[in-house]
Amino acid sequence: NAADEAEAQPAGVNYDESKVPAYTLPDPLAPGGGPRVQSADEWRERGRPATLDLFKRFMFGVIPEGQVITRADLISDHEVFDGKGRRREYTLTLTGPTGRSIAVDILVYTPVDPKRADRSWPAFLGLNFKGNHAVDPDPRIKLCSSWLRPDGDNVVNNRATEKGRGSERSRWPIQTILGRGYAVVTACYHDIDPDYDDGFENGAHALFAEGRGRPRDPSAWGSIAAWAWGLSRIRDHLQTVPEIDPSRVAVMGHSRLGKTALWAGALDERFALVISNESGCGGAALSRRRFGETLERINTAAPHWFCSAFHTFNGKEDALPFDQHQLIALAAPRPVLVCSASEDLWADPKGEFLSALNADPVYRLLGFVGMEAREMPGIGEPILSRVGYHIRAGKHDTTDVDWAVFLDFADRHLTATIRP
Ligand code: GTR
Repeated sequence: NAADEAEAQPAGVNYDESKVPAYTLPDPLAPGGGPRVQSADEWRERGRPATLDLFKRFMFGVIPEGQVITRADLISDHEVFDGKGRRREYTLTLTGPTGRSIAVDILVYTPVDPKRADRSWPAFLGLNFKGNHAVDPDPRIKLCSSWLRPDGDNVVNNRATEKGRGSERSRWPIQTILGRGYAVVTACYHDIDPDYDDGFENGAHALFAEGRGRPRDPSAWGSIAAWAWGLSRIRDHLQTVPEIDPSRVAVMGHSRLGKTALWAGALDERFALVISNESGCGGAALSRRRFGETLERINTAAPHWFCSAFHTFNGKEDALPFDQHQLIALAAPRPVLVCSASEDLWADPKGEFLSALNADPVYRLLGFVGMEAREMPGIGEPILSRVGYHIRAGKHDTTDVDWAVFLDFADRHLTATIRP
């Protein structure tokens, strides 16, 4: 399938820094080439909305209006990790204006402090690729019931099997995270919108009276916008979980789900902190560099991820009215951490660093130091300024090394001043 081919990193892709074309980045303080924003107030009133509008119209697409009703059912509640944690599973049933529904199963892990049962914790919220049952091998976790991508014996006819339990556990060191004083919340992204090109018939798109049978607007939302919207619906629910402090929820994600975390953080300012792990093209990496994955490649391999207006920039990166540093700037002044891996050239580590660096002027205008470094740091030398950056040795993945940096970054920016 096309998205898997993209993962194979085809020939003909530029991995040579000397062949990166000359380019000029749009000024993040002059979105759309308009007059330069001069003050923090003006950024809020004009700069941020104008930037958001560009990304909606030309990249991720516009999320439709219309009331969605959420019902939350608690489906399990267990003590885990020798009493050091508690895990609850909920099914969120989201019903849209069309009357159609989707069911999103969420796992909520919270630390247990025997001395203070009333304590509320900061949390990491991120979507997973292979189902909640893949995140943790505990056989009591509900097997994902959504369409899944092929994955050996773990998935048969696009449905989860018992064999897939724990298959993604190396990406979710839950015990370590709880031990550091953070809750973990996750759901499978396919529950929100199955990741294949179905003409927007199923998933979150079906909740709204758009698309089906009718020509779609070039700015109609794609799947990344749907996943980001789903993260906000999960965030709504966290408001009702007493052990979680809703003012300290970090949104994070890996790869396509890192692109999703950046967009969710841009749209929904309730997310206190944003983490992109190896999000690459369409995420943290600058499009104009055309290093590794390009717009043409991503829009061909995954035509449903972005709105169709974005496809018109294939091979025309310089015509884009923005670049990805402005996606990072949409989080300002909230902390954002951008992480890369040295062998993940497909995601263009340098382009990811340059995005973080070039978001800095917006942070400075708002009165904060964004990116402290001026040069890309070496492998294993995390920069933990308000806009942070880290490059780990190795391949495209989320590992314990990445989590150690996420946790240090969160300690510095999410809990330092508020932790009791
Ligand atoms: C690939 C895509 C990347 C990245 C990756 C992933 O197909 O080319 O941009 O998103 O998938 O999500 O693992």
